[in-house]
Amino acid sequence: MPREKLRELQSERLKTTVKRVYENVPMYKKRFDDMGLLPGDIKSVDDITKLPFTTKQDLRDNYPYGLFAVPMDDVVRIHASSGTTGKQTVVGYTKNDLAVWGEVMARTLGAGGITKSDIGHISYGYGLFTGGLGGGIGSETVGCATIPASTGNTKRQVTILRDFKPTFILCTPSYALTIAEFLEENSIPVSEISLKAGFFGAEPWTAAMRKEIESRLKLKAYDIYGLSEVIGPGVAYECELQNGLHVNEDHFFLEIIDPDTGLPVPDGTSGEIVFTCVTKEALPLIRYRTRDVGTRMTGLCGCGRGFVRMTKPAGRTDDMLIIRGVNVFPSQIEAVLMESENVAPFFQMIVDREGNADRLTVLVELTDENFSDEIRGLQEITADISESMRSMLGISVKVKPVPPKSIARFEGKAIRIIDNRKDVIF
Ligand code: DLL
Repeated sequence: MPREKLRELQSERLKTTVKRVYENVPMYKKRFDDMGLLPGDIKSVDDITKLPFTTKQDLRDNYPYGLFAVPMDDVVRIHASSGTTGKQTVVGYTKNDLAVWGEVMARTLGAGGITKSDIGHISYGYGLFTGGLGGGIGSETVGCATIPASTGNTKRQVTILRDFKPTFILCTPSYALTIAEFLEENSIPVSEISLKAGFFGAEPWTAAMRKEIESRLKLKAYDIYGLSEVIGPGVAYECELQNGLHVNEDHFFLEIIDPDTGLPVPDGTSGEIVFTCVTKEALPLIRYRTRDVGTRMTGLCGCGRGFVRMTKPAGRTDDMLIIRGVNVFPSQIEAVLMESENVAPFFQMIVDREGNADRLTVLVELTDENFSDEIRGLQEITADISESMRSMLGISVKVKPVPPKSIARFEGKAIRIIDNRKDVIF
């Protein structure tokens, strides 16, 4: 579709969505009214900057269904993403939203050469996380035989890969390397599996990691980006040129803003990624601030697609960590430590990449009483804290006790996170 036609379509869809949220979502009605804005003031996407932003906090404040723009009768699916203490971000889909999800995911797979003759192995988690069912709906929309393998049990995954002969896989990039490692450790030649393409995302990964996955699994590795609030995987995807991610702009309107001023930045400049869902029915978020950092690339892609490209998300503007695909906030760690009488409320999170997997170590500061305690006592304390963290976050965390007062104190914002993976992210 020519760019001008696309812009017309986006404008029409935006106007419909703005009207829908004004009429059906009390938060948006109040925000528009407070700003003296009427739906009719939005005449095209050129007016988008007149609209208010939506943040993750808005989703939390309206937990669980307060931002839904349709009655629950019309909602057919709920997903949620892990968030800070207890409150997850809840998202909903109508039948039509699921059809759109299938379509944008089908485009994603199609751009990687997938056709209905292929067999898909989906190793993202099936459940509240959008990865599994999102991958599945895309694969089925293309018409592929789809294997909902979900996560874990690498031995079983490899048996499926060898016996069922899927031709493409969806999983996190780090899990792709775990599979490669399993094959190597068990002397299984890669020729026994038939993967030609992999669609990897849900966490940041590097160009170096792409090369490694491609050479060890003998497939072409595509980046796939998305977030539950917008739809899940399938918001943006790579084509065969693997040079930036095409945004499914007819459904998700992209803006890049300066996170401090909220003003748009020029193309080619990095900033916070903002999306407006122009076709979503159940949860049409307006100018949703993703906290992901990216750049809108200039010029169109050599592949011939008209959709604009964004760079691989380079990180986040907030302090959310993604460890093995799971979102972790420092406030969650803090919440666990506050429950323990044995440690001071000072901590630091260190993230490393050990082999292919992210590893989170939490340095916890002992109290004076415990510091002089026997080793056995210390082991019990750290085991207790590790267990609480595991049950809150769903991933294992290494807890390392350190002497009292050894963690730096800050007068302004505390630096809680040392992310040693950062230097490998481009
Ligand atoms: O991670 C959806 C997804 C599933 C995307 C499978 C791709 C594949 P959430 O759990 O809501 O949804 O987490 C969204 O993950 O804001 C980014 O910070 C990060 N993220 C997702 N894809 C990528 C990527 C899913 N390709 C958050 N590169 C987003 C870097 C990514 N970060």
